[in-house]
Amino acid sequence: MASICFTVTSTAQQIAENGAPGIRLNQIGYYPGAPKIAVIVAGHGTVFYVQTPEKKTVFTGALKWSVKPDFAGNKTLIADFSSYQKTGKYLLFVPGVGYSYPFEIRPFVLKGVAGASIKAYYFMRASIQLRKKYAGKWSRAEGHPDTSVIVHPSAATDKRPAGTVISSPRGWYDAGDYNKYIVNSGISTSTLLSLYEDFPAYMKTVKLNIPESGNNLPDVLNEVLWNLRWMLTMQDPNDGGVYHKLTNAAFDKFEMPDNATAPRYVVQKGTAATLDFAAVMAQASRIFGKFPKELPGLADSCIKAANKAWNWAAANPNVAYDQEAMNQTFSPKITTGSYGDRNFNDEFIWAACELSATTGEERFITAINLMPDEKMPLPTWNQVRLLGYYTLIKNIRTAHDNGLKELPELKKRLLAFADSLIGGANETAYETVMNKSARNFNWGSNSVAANQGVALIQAYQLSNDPRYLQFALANLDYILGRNGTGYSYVTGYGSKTPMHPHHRPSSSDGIAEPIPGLLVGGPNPGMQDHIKVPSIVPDEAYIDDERAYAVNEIAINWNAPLAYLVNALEALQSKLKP
Ligand SMILES: [Ca+2]
Ligand SMILES: [Ca+2]
Repeated sequence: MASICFTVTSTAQQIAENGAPGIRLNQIGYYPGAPKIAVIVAGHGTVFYVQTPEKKTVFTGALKWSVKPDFAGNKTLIADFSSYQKTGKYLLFVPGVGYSYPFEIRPFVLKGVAGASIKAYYFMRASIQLRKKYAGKWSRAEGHPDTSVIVHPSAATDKRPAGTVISSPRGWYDAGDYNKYIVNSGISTSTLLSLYEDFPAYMKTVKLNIPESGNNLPDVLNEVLWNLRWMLTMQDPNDGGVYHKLTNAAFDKFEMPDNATAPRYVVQKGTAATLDFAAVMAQASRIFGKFPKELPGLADSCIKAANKAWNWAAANPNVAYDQEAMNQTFSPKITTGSYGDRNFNDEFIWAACELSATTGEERFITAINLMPDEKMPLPTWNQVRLLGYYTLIKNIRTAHDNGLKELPELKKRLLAFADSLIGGANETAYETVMNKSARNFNWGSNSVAANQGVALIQAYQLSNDPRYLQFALANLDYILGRNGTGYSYVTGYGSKTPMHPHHRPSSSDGIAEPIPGLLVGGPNPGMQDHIKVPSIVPDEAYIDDERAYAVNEIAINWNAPLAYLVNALEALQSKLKP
């Protein structure tokens, strides 16, 4: 797949004609056998038409009022054309409201955005030139070789005193900035590994046009390796502890990565980074162990690194990364993203689950409190417990072999959690799980929508209940335009997409279109960046402004659940019911 091919089809003129702001739908399209919903927020109308681009009507339907109002207090009108299943290009027409953006109905309709959501990581690579052959018009010079990285005084040990120079190349830039953070890399890398682990046959068909394409590895694993090999360098070989991040002292200005040449440091080791590293390395060992010819020795290196990290964390179970406290003692002061976390119970759970699933050894799980309470918190960079549960549940063979007594309860809780997500979703103004609660609209809200979708896919895999798939797809529709702003929040995919993400290369490269396949943070009324959003209604609190990092930044931990969700749905599309 040439992921640099846009599906953007609207010229300015077409947008004037098509793309009535009151019609909100998935701006890319629908699978023939799947649910097809559009939402009309203009507040009037009784009938809608599905039409060809030549304005020939192929389907007529009645609009129905949403059961509940949106967050602004207004009911919406729902257009359900699920029963229309014929492949083609279409518009939705609502008299008095107008024509929608164009969309398609066909199998594999989301393959382009699915590939692009992973290809986005190639564009985030440090330490490599992006050649035109792979990057198209977004080709650029190599940034941040990271072969001479300074051990910061906060990370000094006898064997690696402050000022020691280490080599720590590769990896993905984290977000809008050029730093590399283990905590956020951990959840992102694991989510992409899980995508392969859960859908290996489908993921072998996903071609990304990256430099490694054509070797015997699936491209998603080729891309993961770019970051995994960096992560391995972040472990101190002397004691097994893992540095929290590789960073400048302060954020770079908005410039291309090859112009950003400030000194780079590895900083203090911490329990969260070390356990996240252990979890990812254990999972990577399980997956790359299936490719011994292509990657001789890698699986062994990964599980050794994971064990060593686990041992460090067991001996140092409560070392927080407290940047403010660190800056009172050491210089230079470090002011980049802190990713600080004070509760490591969930990191212990995740690492224990991955280590147990890979090694078959129960001791990791007996060393921890696997279910400290009834909660099933949605994964975020500082709360990773559910990632461990997902792994235990799907690696049932290992768990059964060990007679893991908690497994039936974990399965029950996952399905109960999925039921709690979908309960009442049909009554919301957009008929999605995401629109059930204003609390979903925090910093990085689009990753909440994506991670809800991932949880529902996990529940589907466990139960084969198609309702979970249906609502996973509805949340993807949310991300692609069926929402309170009418944006498709993935750069380059849809008719109305973000043009000004908070992302240094997209801002500095002189190319009008942002780098494609990136999921922006999305609606968040918090305005932590002090950029005024046009509305503080939770699902409308968004602005396409480069300065607005609280709604319009991009990040590897947001793209990963999008990549999982959209690729999983491509793999499972034939299981969807209208
Ligand atoms: Ca935590
Ligand atoms: Ca640009």
